[in-house]
Amino acid sequence: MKSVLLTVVAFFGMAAQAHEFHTPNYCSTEIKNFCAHIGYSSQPEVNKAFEFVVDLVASPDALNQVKSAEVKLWMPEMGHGSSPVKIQRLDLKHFQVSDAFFVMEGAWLVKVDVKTASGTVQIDIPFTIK
Ligand SMILES: [Cu+2]
Repeated sequence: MKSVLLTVVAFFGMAAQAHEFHTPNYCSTEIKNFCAHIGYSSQPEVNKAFEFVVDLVASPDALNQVKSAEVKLWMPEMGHGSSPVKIQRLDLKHFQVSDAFFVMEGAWLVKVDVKTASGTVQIDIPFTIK
C-alpha cells in the first residue's frame, strides 16, 4: 500500500512538471527566496482560453505556510486586466490556472498573490503574447 501511494505521488509530481514551455523564475521583491514560474503545454493565443500551471519555488518551510493563491492577468502599459481566471491547487507548490484570456497581443503580467500564514507574497511573472 505504501509503495502504491509513493507511486501515485511520484506520478503527479512528474505530471505537474511535464510542460513543454516554462518562463524563467521571478521572485518576490519583498520576501527573500520566494519565486515562481509558469509552465504550459501549448502557446497562448489572443482571446483563446489558455491553461498554465504556477510553480512556486521556495523552501519547504515557506511552501508549508502557503494557504492559497490568486492569479490576475494584467497589462501594465495599458492599465487593464482580463476576466477572472479559474485556479485550483494541485499540490504543495503547483496551482492549475484555466480560463485565462489574454485579450490582446503585447506585454502582460501574470500577477500571483500567494496567501501565507504570515501575509501575502506578490510575484509578477512577465508574459508576452504575440
Ligand atoms: Cu492592452
